[in-house]
Formats: sequence, C-alpha cells, structure tokens
Amino acid sequence: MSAMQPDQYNSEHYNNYEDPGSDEEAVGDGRPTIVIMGQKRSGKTSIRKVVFQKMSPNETVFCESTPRVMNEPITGSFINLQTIEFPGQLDAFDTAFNPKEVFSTCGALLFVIDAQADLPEALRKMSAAMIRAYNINKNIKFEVFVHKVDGLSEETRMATYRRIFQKVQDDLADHTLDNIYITYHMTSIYDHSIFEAFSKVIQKLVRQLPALIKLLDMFNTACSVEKSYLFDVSSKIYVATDSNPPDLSTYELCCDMIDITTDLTGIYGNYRIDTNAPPQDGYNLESQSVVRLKVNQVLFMKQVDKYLALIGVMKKEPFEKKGLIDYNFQIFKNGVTAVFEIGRLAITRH
Ligand SMILES: Nc1nc2c(ncn2[C@@H]2O[C@H](COP(=O)(O)OP(=O)(O)OP(=O)(O)O)[C@@H](O)[C@H]2O)c(=O)[nH]1
Ligand SMILES: [Mg+2]
Repeated sequence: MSAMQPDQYNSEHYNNYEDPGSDEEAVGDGRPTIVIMGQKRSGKTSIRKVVFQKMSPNETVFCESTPRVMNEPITGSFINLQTIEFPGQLDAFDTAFNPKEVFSTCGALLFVIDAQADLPEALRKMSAAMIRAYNINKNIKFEVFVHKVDGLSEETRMATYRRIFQKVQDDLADHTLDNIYITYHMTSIYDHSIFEAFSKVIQKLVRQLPALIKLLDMFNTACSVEKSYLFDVSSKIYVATDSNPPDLSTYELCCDMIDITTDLTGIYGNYRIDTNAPPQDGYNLESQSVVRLKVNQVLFMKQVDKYLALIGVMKKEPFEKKGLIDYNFQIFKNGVTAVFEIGRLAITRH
C-alpha cells in the first residue's frame, strides 16, 4: 500500500485527456439520448421502469402497452440522460416524428428483442432501422438486448444469440454496411443482467470514462484493492470500473450492498437522494459501509458525491490500514470532481 500524490489527480493533469467519443450526443439540451426500439411487448417499458424507477420486476406484468412516444429525462441520479421509447406499433422513421432530429442527437440506439417470441419480423425491422439510423448519424452506438432470457436454457440462449447475430450481419452485408459495430447483451429484468447491460450502454456515453478508469486503477494500486466500481447509487448502474477483467459475481455483490444500504437508510435514516435538498442525516457525503465477507475479503462502499459511490473489494489485511485508505480516497474523490468539472466545461464550450 502507498499514498497517492495529490497532484496525480489535479485538474491540470486531466486537461490533456482526449475525449474519444463524439460530441454529437451532447447536443439539444445537453443530455445524451438513448432511443429504445423493439416489437410490442418485447420489454422496453419494463426495462426503463426496473432500472430507473425502482419498479419490482414482478410488477411489470401490469405495464400497459405504451400508446405514444415516451420521452423521459432521468432524474434524481448522476446519470444525466434521456430515454425515448418508440412503442412497437409506431414507425420511428415516420416523418411525423422528425427522425433526422431524433437520430442526429441520439447517442445510443437500443433494440430490445424478445428472445422468447418469434424472431424473423423483429430482426427484419431491427436491421432496417439500424441502416436508416446509421445513414442519419454514423456515430450512433448500436446496442441489442436479447431480452427475457430468464425463460431459456443456456443452450437455447446461445442458439438464439447466434441466429440474431447471423441474420443481422447478413442484412447489413447486403447493404455493404457490415462495418457497423453492434454490441449484444443477454438480459432479463429478473436478475442483475439488465443493470450490467445498461451500465455498459451508458459507459459508452460517458466522455470522462478513460479518465475515470485511470483514477480507479490508481486507487486500486495504492490501496491494494482487487476490483472497484464507481456506482450511480439510485440506479445501480456503474459509470466506470477499473481495467481488471469484469466479474459478474463481484458486480452482483456490489448491487446487493447498495440495496442493503439504501433500504436500511430508507427505513431508519433520512434517505433523500432523489431531491435537490442538501444531504440529510442518515445518508450524506460521509456515508460509508463495510461488509466483511466469509472469504478473506472486505467489501466497502464510500460516498463520492451526492449520487456516486465507490465500491471496492479487497483482502482483509490491507483494509486494516484505514488511515491510508481514507487519505487515498480523499484524493480519488478530488480527482473525480476535477474530471467532471472539466467535462462540464467541455460541454458548455460547445
Ligand atoms: N420473463 C420476462 N418477462 C419480461 C421481461 N421484461 C419484460 N417482461 C414482460 O414483458 C411484458 C411486456 O413488457 P413491456 O415493457 O410493456 O413491453 P414494451 O416493449 O414496452 O411494449 P410496447 O409498449 O407495447 O411496445 C410484461 O408483461 C413484462 O412483465 C423479462 O426480462 N423476462
Ligand atoms: Mg412500452
């Protein structure tokens, strides 16, 4: 373990950081946009409600079919974006919806494919929509959720994924567009996969991602932390993780930790994360929690700002050096603040 140098994290250090993403997604009111499309009843509204409105998955069976285009900003969260859901029965490229404007300001186009339903019609529409969206904006990130996989065996999941992948590649190749990069995710609202997949979609829209990864790596090295995540607590979406390979079981542990902390604070404290009010007793910028696991590991959560928390896993022995961890965490926190300050300046300059 070692102490980090405060100037490792100062804002000047990150003035040189190059934004690899496009600036296109930050036009309009400055919020990146995720357009969600897919057949009727494929699960679009359920995903939005479970991830951003804390609806329990079982309650989604009562979701009514969406009658019109739903344009919703995400509030009460660090994530400053909006989602636009096009219900299955509407054609997003109808001139009435002004597709040029919608897709030129779109950061990610997310297709939800019901893996338990008939695929051919859904895939035909998806390929056609990707081609049209790409022709409007070549910077769009294309994401496919092969959704409702909870009802499928591992074998059927893989077969369904291969079928979807092959059909989309063939369709794009027919239009000599096989260079479009598409990311596929297997998802279900009944487990953590939907939060993990949404995290990956959102990370691609976070301009500061490379700088955040670097900060997490430096913190890990200085404190002997094995894996760390920067979480948006209210949505359980991780905005960044270090450069070590992702590990689903650690991610699930972190989500459980957030649930326990927010549920306990909600019942016994004064949990007000979704308001603009100053932090209240029970949940504030000093909040932190620690769980000692049966294996020789410690899971810790420390609040970075009003919405973001750092969650990390490390061995028990180095965790005993609390003073050094607190010191390094303070420098990490300053680094995150500096990175986002620069991001804000970059957005206002455009
Ligand atoms: N088994 C399973 N069912 C799901 C999942 N996600 C959503 N559903 C169910 O799918 C049904 C349709 O969900 P919606 O979210 O309304 O579908 P939609 O895509 O918004 O449909 P439209 O608004 O009509 O375009 C609901 O009964 C949900 O409970 C999932 O991951 N697994
Ligand atoms: Mg809907």
